[in-house]
Amino acid sequence: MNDKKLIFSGIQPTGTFTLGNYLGAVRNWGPLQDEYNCIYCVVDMHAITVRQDPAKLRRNTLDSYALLMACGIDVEKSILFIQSHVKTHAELNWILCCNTQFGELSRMTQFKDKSKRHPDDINAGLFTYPSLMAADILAYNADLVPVGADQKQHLELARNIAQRFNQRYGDFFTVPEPYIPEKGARIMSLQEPAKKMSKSDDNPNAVILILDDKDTIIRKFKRAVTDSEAEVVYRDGKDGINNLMTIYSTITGKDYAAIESEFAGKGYGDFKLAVGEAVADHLEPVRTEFARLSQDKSYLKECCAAGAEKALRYSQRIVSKVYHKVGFVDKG
Ligand code: AQP
Repeated sequence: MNDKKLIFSGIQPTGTFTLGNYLGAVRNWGPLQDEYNCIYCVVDMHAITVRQDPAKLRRNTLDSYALLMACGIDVEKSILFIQSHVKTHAELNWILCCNTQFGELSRMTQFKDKSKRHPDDINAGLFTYPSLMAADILAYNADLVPVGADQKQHLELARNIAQRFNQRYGDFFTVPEPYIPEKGARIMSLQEPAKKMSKSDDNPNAVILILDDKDTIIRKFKRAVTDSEAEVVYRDGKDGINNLMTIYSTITGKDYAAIESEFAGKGYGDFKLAVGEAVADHLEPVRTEFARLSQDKSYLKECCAAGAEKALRYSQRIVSKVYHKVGFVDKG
């Protein structure tokens, strides 16, 4: 590789991403490819921390891979792979688990939230999820990790793990920096705008999926919860409108002042329709490209294999050095 900085990021294989995943993370991955060396992955190993239907997980993983390509990840420019295809992630995870404290994992809000949502399956993998995420990043000594705001706490923990390892065994890991977009880092639910938009939301109207068709997208925006006023302005206490303005601004590039004057004297109905149309039109090429790519399973599998091979070659060198550093006997 050259001396450009290295970016790493991953996404869970839900088959289709939410508008939150897209605006907070994936949409920004493509434009980074020219400036940085980029490594992106579909994190199927993270996915099994909650119970999955195996056949569906397999299908969703390949669909997520195709969707990343449809969102602009170019497999000639970036390394794009499926996490479970690259064994170094699991290997490094174990070392990092042994350098992660019970107390710090217990403080993770995602663990607390997901334990509440799945009280019958609070498994060890759910608890140690952040160590595996640290392994994903540190296996490549990534400099930057583009994520939405909700992943900041996990990334902070990855930094702590890297620093602790460096103190114990001598400087080795790059301490990764978060790369959080100015706008779109926290897209909220359309039905409960104080809560982040999340693919596991029980209410389908709360979430825009990027493969939703135009009518569905517009219908969900029309039903978005706002407030009892009628003024399209960005102001404290107007969570629903603020969220729609953020979405519209991120998609169209217009700032809040321009949006306020565009909708001055118009009602929320006009505004919601405009947001819905802008989002649906923006996502149209993604949907078309996904439909094309997902037909060609053998091409996708070739890309996955090539990506995994490159990722393994890159991370193997790093993980072998980690094995040596912690005192494992070299294989020779
Ligand atoms: N609402 C959001 N706004 C902005 N960014 C978001 N991300 C997630 N939700 C929002 C970012 O998307 C990337 C991939 O996320 P993930 O697949 O690792 O899962 P997640 O963060 O757990 O997303 P969900 O939708 O909320 O899943 P569940 O329902 O399983 O908890 C990350 O960079 C994330 O920050």
